[in-house]
Amino acid sequence: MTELMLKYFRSKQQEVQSEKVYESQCPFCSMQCKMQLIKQKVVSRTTYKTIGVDNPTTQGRLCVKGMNAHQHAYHRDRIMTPLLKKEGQFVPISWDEAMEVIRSKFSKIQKEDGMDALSVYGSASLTNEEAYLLGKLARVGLKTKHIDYNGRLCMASAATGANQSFGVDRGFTNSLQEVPYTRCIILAGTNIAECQPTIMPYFEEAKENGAYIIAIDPRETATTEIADLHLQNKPGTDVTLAAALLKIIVEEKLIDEEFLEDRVNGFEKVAQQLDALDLDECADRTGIPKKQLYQAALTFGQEESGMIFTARGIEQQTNGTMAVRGFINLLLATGKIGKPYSGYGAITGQGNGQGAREHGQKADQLPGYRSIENIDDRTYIAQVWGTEEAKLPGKGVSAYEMFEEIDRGSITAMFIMCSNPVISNPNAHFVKQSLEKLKFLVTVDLFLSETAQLADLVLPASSYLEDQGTMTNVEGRVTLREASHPLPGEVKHDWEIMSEIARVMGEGDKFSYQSSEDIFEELRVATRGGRADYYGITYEKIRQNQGILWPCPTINSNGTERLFEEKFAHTDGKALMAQLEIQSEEKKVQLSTQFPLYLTTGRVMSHYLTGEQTRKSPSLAAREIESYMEIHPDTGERYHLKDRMLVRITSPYGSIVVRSRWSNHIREDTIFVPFHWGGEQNVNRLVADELDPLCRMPGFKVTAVHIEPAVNREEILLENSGALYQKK
Ligand SMILES: Nc1nc2c(c(=O)[nH]1)N[C@H]1C(S)=C(S)[C@@H](COP(=O)(O)OP(=O)(O)OC[C@H]3O[C@@H](n4cnc5c(=O)[nH]c(N)nc54)[C@H](O)[C@@H]3O)O[C@H]1N2
Ligand SMILES: Nc1nc2c(c(=O)[nH]1)N[C@H]1C(S)=C(S)[C@@H](COP(=O)(O)OP(=O)(O)OC[C@H]3O[C@@H](n4cnc5c(=O)[nH]c(N)nc54)[C@H](O)[C@@H]3O)O[C@H]1N2
Ligand code: SF4
Ligand SMILES: [Mo]
Repeated sequence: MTELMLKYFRSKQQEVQSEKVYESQCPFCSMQCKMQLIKQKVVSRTTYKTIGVDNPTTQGRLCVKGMNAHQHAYHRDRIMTPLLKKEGQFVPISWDEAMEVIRSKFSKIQKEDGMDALSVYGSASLTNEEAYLLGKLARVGLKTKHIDYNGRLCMASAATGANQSFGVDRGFTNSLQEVPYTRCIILAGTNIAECQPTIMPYFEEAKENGAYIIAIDPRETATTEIADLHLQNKPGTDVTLAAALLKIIVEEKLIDEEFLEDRVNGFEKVAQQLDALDLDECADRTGIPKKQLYQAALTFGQEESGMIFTARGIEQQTNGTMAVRGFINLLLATGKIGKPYSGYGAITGQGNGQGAREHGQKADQLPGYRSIENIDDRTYIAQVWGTEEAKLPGKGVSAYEMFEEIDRGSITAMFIMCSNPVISNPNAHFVKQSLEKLKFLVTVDLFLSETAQLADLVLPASSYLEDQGTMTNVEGRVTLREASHPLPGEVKHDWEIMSEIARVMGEGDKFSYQSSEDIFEELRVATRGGRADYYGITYEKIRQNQGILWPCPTINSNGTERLFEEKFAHTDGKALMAQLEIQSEEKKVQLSTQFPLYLTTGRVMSHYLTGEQTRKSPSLAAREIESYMEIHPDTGERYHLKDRMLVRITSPYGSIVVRSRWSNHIREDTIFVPFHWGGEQNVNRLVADELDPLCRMPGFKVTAVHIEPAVNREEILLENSGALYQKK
């Protein structure tokens, strides 16, 4: 072959033989980045490329997870048919058989153990339509009071805190467009750089414009790097920290008296409480020098505008609601809310972390943020659902408490849709044991997750590529994710599965939907007049406007950018400042000689939640192939450890083995372990079962633990002393 021919041949080989472009939206975090998946055929090879698509929230940006999301959706381990466990093995069955199994098992349990023996466990990764339908399925289709969801482990403190302080909870009170123009930003317990990477440019722009950024986190992270001041506090001390900042603001007369007078209740009582607070004690308890407390409080108080963002660092605590309210107190006292460039944001976690907490998946909630204990709300929703108020069940218990009910024997069957509680719940050993006690467990998933493996019946659900529906993003913007692929194998949409179940349980006439849009049309009416009012939103309007910020109460409305400009959502129009329980914080998690270190848990950039999806993606898995323990080298040496060595971590609840990772970026009294792995690396085997009394959030962010080398302790001690080396 001549040189010329060879060249010609090679260029031909590289030519793309076919290209298909799919419009999609990332299945992972609350940014809900819009993207295109491009499938190219080059000779015999198929390659995929993902690129960002412009939209008001993420402006075409993507992070590494979004770029590789298709890898799990296309993965060969996707479940393609219903699977029934027979003698310990899963065998494929038809949908007809699967539905017959559900009908007979559910009916038998209802008859033998009562209606409330059935339970439903949902997810904030479901679309609004599916989250709404799951609430309806539980109350109308299965007639049980027991439904709750994974958002209880995620957004519960933020939701309860905002509802109590403002009267309504839309994560962000302002749209992201305002962030670049604010003068001071507090980032409390959030690692946006790894968890919502495409939000970062808003904050970087603010910094370029001169904003002063304060980060509060026991670790130095890619997020704290952009801060002017990093308060590296002891885990679990954020209520005290927020109270100390408020005390300084009040003492230094940086409060907005007019705002407090006109728009806020409760300030006098809080001020009285602050009198008794000793700043030296606060400095001691939080581990933050008084000088830094002053620096933070004075800057925030003096700047003309300011915003506070909180996330799971302060919220996943057994006093998480108080922590949220503590930071909101700072905004109310300084009048930094309801005006341009000032406001609050609870940085939502899951793709539909916002919407899925509004439409009835919670034990005490009906759609549109209505209450299941309010007679008017019940009557309204019963009418939308074509049933009677008296027939709607009452309030159930929270996510983790359902496992306690199983243990007590009052719940005997569970239907889990889109969640993996064996890895994500606290006290994981107990959760697994509870699930094993059930008479009947059904999971609906993409994969045979660690939870699905315990199930009697597993149903295959559609992925983000196949399923259409709306997702309410971090800003409170309702977006529409279009389906881009047909259903593979025997897979069904979550909403189809729910409708089928309602049918076999004799309530099919109330679940006769043809599309997700049909369900949305009902959701619009169900939320009408509620606190989260979607009535004015339609699929068409979302398409035209690239998303709508709720509340959107009328067809003529285009949604609401900034909340609380004139009034708050409490009946008297005022916000409510919170009295903080500071004393209890000290006793929350105490170190001892037996358990001398704080363990905190969280995330890494390349993995998502229980890792069920991202561990399946070769490009993402390669970035972090196993769990690890971040530890300060000085602490490591004190415990006879080395970098990259297997370590056993023990708490009163269990023990796990992970590899150590030396880091100067963490406090010496604290270790950090991500929660994206199961089995021996499941960090939730260590986390206690205590819950926030107000919102039932577990304390994922602080556990007292003990650490030791996992293998050959004697040999390591010898090696550390040099003796082993000499022997060789
Ligand atoms: N890459 C990635 N992104 C994600 C997710 C994921 O799994 N992976 N999950 C999504 C979901 S569902 C959620 S909820 C969000 C979570 O988003 P974040 O809340 O930002 O994530 P975390 O890593 O859980 O915790 C944030 C920070 O809190 C700090 N922290 C720990 N203890 C304390 C404490 O006591 N006080 C304070 N002030 N800070 C503390 C941790 O060191 C950590 O840096 O991320 C979403 N985005
Ligand atoms: N220690 C510790 N524990 C934590 C946290 C922490 O910070 N520390 N964070 C908590 C937080 S914030 C959260 S949000 C929870 C999350 O906890 P989980 O909800 O348990 O986590 P996921 O990994 O999202 O589980 C989703 C499951 O649904 C499947 N799935 C994905 N898409 C679909 C779909 O469209 N339909 C169906 N039917 N299935 C689908 C996935 O394969 C996966 O098995 O974990 C909590 N647990
Ligand atoms: S994980 Fe979040 S930031 Fe990353 S691409 Fe997906 S939605 Fe966007
Ligand atoms: Mo979350």
